[in-house]
Amino acid sequence: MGASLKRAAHDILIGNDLGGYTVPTKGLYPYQWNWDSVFVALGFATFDLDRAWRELETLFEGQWTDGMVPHILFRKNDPGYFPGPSVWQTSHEPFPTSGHSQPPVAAIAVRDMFEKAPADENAERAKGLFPKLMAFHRWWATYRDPSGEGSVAIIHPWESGRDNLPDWDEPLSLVDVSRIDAYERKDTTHVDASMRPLKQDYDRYMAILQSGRAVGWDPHKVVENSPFLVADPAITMILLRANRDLLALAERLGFQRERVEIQGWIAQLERGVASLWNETVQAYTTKNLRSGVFGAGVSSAAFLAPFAGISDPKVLDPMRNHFDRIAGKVTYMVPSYDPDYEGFEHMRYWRGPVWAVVNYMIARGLREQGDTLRAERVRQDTANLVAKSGFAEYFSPIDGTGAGGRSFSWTAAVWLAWVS
Ligand code: 2M8
Repeated sequence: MGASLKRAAHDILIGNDLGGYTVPTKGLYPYQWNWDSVFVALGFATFDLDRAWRELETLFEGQWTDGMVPHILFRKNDPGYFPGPSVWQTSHEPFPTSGHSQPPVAAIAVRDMFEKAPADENAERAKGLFPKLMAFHRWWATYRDPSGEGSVAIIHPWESGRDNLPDWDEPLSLVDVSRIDAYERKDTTHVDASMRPLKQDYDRYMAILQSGRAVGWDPHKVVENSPFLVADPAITMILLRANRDLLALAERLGFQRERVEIQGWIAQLERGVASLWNETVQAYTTKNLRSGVFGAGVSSAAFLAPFAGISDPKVLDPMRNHFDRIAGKVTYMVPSYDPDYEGFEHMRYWRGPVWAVVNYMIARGLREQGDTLRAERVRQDTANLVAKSGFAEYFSPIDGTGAGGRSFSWTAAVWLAWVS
């Protein structure tokens, strides 16, 4: 069983490889996505380190001159996906991209891959990426902390990677959709509409996209003009973790001058994450920077605190209580949203389902903090989900049904890098 799953996971990565870059799955997502590619690199790194570096190098071919790494790289047009390059209208060369980013996991993978074999070839590849990672992290620090609190703000739910999280409902409800262009969705031609965001969500996604397009994707104006500006605990914690890894890389690779700047970003994010502590919920939640309203429930982001290197018992004790309460409610950890909350839907995308990549980060943080029991529960549940339902895009935490796209790259990659 283990050997055949391993072969299947290899075959998925190789089958979704379009020549130096990998699509998340054929049909539904026919382009290169930012954080998908990073997890894919970790999967490739288990059997072909050269190909793993290539995945990250091609991802950074999409980097803008201001440092931003977009969430989608449109290397060749595919009418099967909406919204494509003609809707985004960005000006990146030699191929178009989307206009905002996605969770900055890249530095974490670069460090992992370098540490696997820090010999000449790997050191060279890591050194080649290091200045690009610096520019990317500088972009986050410069443009995505408009509150000055140190948390990371996103201008679109797509930037979070957790597209229809219940916490986006309140900020999205304030978005005016009266002037959106006519459009036709493609996602629901590939997978069942009951597993995808609602039309109301897509209307709002389009209104926000148009607000960025209207200011030519200028990084300052995008933030000023977006009707959606929300601090995201997941991105804040992932960036905090990524900066710690970037600092370690700077030390190992001899980038001495950069260390002080990275240490500044770490201090800024440590302050920022504290500003997202929600006393009522007793967890880190989102915070709408336009209305000041905090997210209403516990999302899987709350369990990323150990991954971010947070060790304060005032935070970790309530986090463990939430973990154990939720673990008693679902068969498979970790649901993307609290099953005790009314916004929870076990099959609808980021409103409840389990995602292997999030589980990987949560379990890694727990293990690093010595919480092997909870880390192992998350790993074992992920293994059981794949054994039951294959390499699906996401899974019901209640009955383990696989949902969304199939032969999914990041599920296969994380299985190779961690679960197997
Ligand atoms: C999903 O998002 C895209 C938009 O970026 C979509 O639904 O069209 C999310 O799950 C996102 O986190 C992921 O990177 C992407 C590709 O797997 O799909």
